[in-house]
Amino acid sequence: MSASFANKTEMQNLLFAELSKMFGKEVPLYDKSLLVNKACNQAVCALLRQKYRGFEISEAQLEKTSGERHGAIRIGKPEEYRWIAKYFAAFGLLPHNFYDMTNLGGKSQPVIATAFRSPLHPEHRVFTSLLMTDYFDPDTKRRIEALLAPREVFSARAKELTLKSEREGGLTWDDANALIREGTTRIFKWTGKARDHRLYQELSKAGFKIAADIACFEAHHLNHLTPNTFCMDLYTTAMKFCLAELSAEVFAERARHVLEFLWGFADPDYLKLHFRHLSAEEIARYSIQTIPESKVTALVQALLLRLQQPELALNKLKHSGFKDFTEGPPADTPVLLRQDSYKALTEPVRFQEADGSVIDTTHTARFGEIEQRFYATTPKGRARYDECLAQAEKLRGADPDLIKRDYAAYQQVYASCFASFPKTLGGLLEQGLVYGRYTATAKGVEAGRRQAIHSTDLGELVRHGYLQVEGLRYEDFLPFSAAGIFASNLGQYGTKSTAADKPVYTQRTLEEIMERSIIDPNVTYAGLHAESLLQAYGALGKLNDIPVEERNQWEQAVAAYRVTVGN
Ligand code: OOG
Ligand code: NI
Repeated sequence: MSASFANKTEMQNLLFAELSKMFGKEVPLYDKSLLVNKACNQAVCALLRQKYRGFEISEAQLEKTSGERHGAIRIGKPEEYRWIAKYFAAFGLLPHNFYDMTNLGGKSQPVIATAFRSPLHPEHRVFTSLLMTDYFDPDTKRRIEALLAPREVFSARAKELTLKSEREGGLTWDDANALIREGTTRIFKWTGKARDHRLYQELSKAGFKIAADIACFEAHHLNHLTPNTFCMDLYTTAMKFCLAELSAEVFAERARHVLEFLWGFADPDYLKLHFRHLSAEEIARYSIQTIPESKVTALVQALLLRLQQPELALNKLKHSGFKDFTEGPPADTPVLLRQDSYKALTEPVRFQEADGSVIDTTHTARFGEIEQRFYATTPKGRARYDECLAQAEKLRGADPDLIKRDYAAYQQVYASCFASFPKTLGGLLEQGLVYGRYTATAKGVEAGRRQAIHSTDLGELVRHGYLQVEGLRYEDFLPFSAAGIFASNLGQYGTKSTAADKPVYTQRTLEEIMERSIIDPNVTYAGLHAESLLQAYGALGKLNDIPVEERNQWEQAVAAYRVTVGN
């Protein structure tokens, strides 16, 4: 890449910061929810400062760490999808995973999707769906396509800039800024303008609210933009309080419970996962202290005072309440993602009809998600997660009112379904359920040089301080959680195809539309894990003690991921 080109990671950071500003202006509740998250994150940091002597985070670093986002957009036409793939490619955001949302049983939706993100520096990602018109009967299909046919979401300038980036391998900052502006002033912008009210109503009535949200609007408006939190349960409790769904007493009681849990849960691996700017050496230097109970009470009171400020009286804003339960694993199981959301808002829209008439009405689609990212699972870990989740869903279904009746009991039942998961990074790695990145320490290299290391067991090498390990963070989506969020937001579960034969979509379908291939994130996670093992054992002088078949497998995993990420 030429030195005069803008750095793609910096371009990503700027794009998402600008999108966040745009979305904050469009949706005041989103802007306020960021303040609630900040207050909660500050409380978490205050707790961590108590636990770890030496832990400090500056305001600037907190802002930076809190800048990570994921978003979702829904696209109507294959041609638009091709352009959006090109647009994201200019930022180094490439398609990862194929999500077939038409195939989630009772939670199905008429879209297929991929997520655009950086392969190796994935702080931000965008779930990007495409409406599949052949999911519908021929007449509905024809009407949706006719409505979408004349739509032009990409301006000539946006197209020119993406093609230039493609041709030259990058953009100058002037061009990069112009491309970001195309995003925030047009491509992802909400205008509240819609067309064909009859089709909108028919689709909505038939349960296809997502299709209506796509087909009848004039741009790929951001559907939600999700920040990262340091503690999901603290945030959800705070939001429910600010939305006046919980009293101050219940809030204080739950928040105290959450912080006490976090005190034990936030081990050095939690620090490394949530504060990626800290090195393992730095974390190792902190000394662990005990916390007086009065300190937790003081933290809760301080947070409560902050949340009681008039500017955080979110119940005064228009809203539809908060989701009843968090998607994903329970709080004590640090895998994949935990996600929750305030429910989709009812917003004014204006339909400009073909006959020149205007209809002012409302539309409910944009919601306010939050997430906490944990360790990426191996296929074995993922299979275990899917089993546990199925069991948890079953139990939730068997007593759907438990959440309202006795929230603590609900949480306990839910967590019990995931009891077979180890609760620490070390335990998860030992059972091969998550991916990690191992590095040799100075002590290990030195011991290796003296030929004083007599084991190749990873856990043992870590315990001796010869290796250190960090968990790889999960940077992708969970379609089942997504479906849960869709369902709860729209007050409706999935939909059935109305085509004579429900079409079958594959990854190839989407790759052909984009004219580019989709990266399998597991190849990247596995490749990074294997690469670190080769390097770490090499640095300890122990590579020759590893069976040759195993070494070959690691080398193949490394070669495979290097091909997919293109280096
Ligand atoms: C897609 C939702 C997917 C998630 O977090 O799982 C998603 C949509 O709302 O269009 O963002
Ligand atoms: Ni989301």
